[in-house]
Amino acid sequence: MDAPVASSGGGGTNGNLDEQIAQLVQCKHLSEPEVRVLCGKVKEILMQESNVQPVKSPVTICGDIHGQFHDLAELFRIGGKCPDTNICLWEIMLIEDTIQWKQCRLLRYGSANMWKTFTDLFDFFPLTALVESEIFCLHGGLSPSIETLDNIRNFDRVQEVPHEGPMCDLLWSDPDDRCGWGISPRGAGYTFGQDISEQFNHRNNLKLIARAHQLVMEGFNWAHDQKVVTIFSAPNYCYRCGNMASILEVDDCKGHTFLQFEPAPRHAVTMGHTAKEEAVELAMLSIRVHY
Ligand SMILES: [Mn+2]
Repeated sequence: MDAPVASSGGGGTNGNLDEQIAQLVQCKHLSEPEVRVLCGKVKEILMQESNVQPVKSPVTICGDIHGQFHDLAELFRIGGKCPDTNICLWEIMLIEDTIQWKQCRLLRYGSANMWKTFTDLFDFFPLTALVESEIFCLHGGLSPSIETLDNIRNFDRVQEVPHEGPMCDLLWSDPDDRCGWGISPRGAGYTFGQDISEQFNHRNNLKLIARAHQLVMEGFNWAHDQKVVTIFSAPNYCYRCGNMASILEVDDCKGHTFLQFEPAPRHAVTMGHTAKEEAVELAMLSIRVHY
């Protein structure tokens, strides 16, 4: 993820990237041909990346955003924009966000073509990331079928996420207060206890598992004696949960800072939001929490 799309060479609409970003920030969608070209370029980059993509600090780790576009813009405002800020974990969140994307793309483009373009691209996203060899980042959690990071590196990830098995578990498992492995109430993945997290971290020389996927009211939540942290980056999830969002900044010295934020103001004119959604607008706020 070190390579921004703009540096992937080769003419076309590439020179327009800054303009395209500016256009998107104003909530004006790109044309279908533009989206197809961009997705093709992103795919070229993703194909080079590992299932356990190594990432250097400084980096910002994010959780689920659930298609809340204004809050994504707010996240960039608070956390810094790419490529000035290295941002990790978008890809993994977006896999789950495909349902919202489908609805969104149908609305914006009038057909499912764009939805297919994006979901085809999502198949190439790395499954996990590894920050400075010590923070293991993923969407869900651990798997009874995975003992080492090398196990993950050997998967063929370019496929629909299976309904069971190690790749499924990485996406859907959750930490739990009970020890050992448990049946997940989600019907996919497992629950895993502190003993499992400690074994996995020890075996792989990890300090922390940073994962997402669960709504946590403060935007982040420690588990397993700070061996695992849940990061959730969709404030006021579904415009009604009243939760804070957060992102985790890892600095040059591997120090950690959580940035919490509330929902961004929404602009009904540009996004066609309903009055009801407008009513949930809250003042922008960011709070730095150090530990
Ligand atoms: Mn999720």
